[in-house]
Amino acid sequence: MYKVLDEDSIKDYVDKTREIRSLVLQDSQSINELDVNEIGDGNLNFVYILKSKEKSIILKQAVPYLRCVGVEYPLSRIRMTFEIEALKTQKELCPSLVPDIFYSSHDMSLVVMQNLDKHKILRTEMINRVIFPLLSEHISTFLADTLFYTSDFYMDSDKKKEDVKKFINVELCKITEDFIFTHPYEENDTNEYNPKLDFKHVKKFREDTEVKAGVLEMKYKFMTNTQALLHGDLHSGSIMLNQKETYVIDPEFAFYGPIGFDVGIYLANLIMNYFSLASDEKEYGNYVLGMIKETWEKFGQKFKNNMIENEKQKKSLQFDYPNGLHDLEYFTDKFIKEIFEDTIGFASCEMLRRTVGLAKVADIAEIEDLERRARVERRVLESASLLIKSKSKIQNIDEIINMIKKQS
Ligand code: SR1
Ligand code: MG
Repeated sequence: MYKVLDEDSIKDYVDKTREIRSLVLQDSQSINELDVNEIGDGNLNFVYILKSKEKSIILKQAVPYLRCVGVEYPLSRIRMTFEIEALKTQKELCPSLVPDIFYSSHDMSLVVMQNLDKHKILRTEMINRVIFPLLSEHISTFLADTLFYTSDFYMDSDKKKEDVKKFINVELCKITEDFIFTHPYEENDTNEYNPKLDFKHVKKFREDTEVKAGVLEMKYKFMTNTQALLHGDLHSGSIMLNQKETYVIDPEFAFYGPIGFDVGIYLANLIMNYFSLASDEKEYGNYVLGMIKETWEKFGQKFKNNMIENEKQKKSLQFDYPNGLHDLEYFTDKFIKEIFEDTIGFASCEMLRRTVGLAKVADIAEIEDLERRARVERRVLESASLLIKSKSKIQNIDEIINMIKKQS
């Protein structure tokens, strides 16, 4: 039976749950030898680190409300079921990029997993200007493999449809529909503004028909396009890493949606970090721009490679290609171009909402000088507006990088 755990009651629960107890304690050890600390800083759930002298694990539990707002925003804990199922799928597809899952309980809405104590959150590391030479290689693999192998290009038609049904994640999709695609473009109590950001910059994009049409187009795609199983919230707070390893965590927003959503959210968070840099941080800036280019290009190459390799073993969409692989390559290039346009659209929505909506990015929101923060925010709003309006005309990632550079 479900019960909300806290630092005190968790010991009792662990003591009674053999599968978890045996992960951290030997039979001879008392439960009092277990240290429990709540370390969650996300918007939704509670995360505990359970530590004995020799071992440590993470226990994450969903509570029946949205943590960052409080009990007055009810949210059913079924989101943990989506997280557990997505973690399992992603672990199978990308074993080295997803933490080990040791135990899960749908009844208790919790998952017990590997403690990534030698890894840090990417966002915090980017705020501290740390460089990770392997990150783009790892994330492009995560994107290409999770998104290709859960798409109709790879899955059998009946299994894919079963999976779409299994991952109908009504409540968390609604959060995205509201907080990414709706509230930031209207007067809404949940929006939050830097008092030093001149409101004319907010009015400017809100009153721009082309921007609004672009956002509406992306919202509709988000709601209707079931291309692949998405992570659903792939910002830099959903990645833990060190110089050798990268782990993608927190897929509670997982559902079957448009491929460009995951790619766009990730790239938008890199772009926002770039805009947050001071003028004397050129070297780090070039590194971030390099990551944007490398991630997109490697994602495209790997996705295409998956398509070709899969074709050699099994026909994609069961077609015959009279001209052999040439036809498939031609189609794949066109398909990736469409994903590119979606990526730009979704990245723009993420940039707009992180500036005026409820959920901010620490890279910008923690800039103490509010005047400087406002200058950064203005550039984010200007770039996002320009990107969403010109997404169908942008030919390659270098054009985006040049646009971003011009804004800084
Ligand atoms: C209202 S919840 C705000 C945000 O937190 C999550 O990480 C998602 O990004 C969501 O939009
Ligand atoms: Mg999260």
